[in-house]
Amino acid sequence: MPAERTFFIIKPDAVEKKHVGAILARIEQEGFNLLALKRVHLSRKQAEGFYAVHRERGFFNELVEFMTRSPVVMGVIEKDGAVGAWRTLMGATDPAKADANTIRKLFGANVGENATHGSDSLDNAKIEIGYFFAASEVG
Ligand code: 3AN
Repeated sequence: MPAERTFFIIKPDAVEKKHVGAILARIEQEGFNLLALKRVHLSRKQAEGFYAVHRERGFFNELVEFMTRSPVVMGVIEKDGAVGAWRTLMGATDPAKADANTIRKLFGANVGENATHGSDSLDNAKIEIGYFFAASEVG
């Protein structure tokens, strides 16, 4: 499998509960290389732009409110098959349905407050990395 880069966010719920260290440790234990990292309190405009594909969904406003309520930690990670590997490590969107020992099972509360985000395709990973990081900040 080729080396890929994907984009992750440790969401406000997990930052508030001080799970950042545990999640970053897990990322390293699972063999990802950390290429970029920052803490950001997202503006409404940033969150709406990032989640624009979900604009018509009933939970859009709730999602934007949640993602802007306190800081997030975001970064870029690299590994063979990183996009799929990170989504497997996160687990299902709904923590109640996530496999044992996944990040969302361990640290997520519900389908909205589910601890982490991960890009769902290589194309979206490139778009999401570019949304938040300059090329000079990655790698
Ligand atoms: P994933 O993040 O697993 O790819 P998506 O793309 O279906 O899941 O949803 C994007 C984000 O929207 C999720 N991470 C979750 O935080 C939020 N979300 C999804 N479904 C709901 C829902 N029913 N109520 C509130 N928030 C939701």
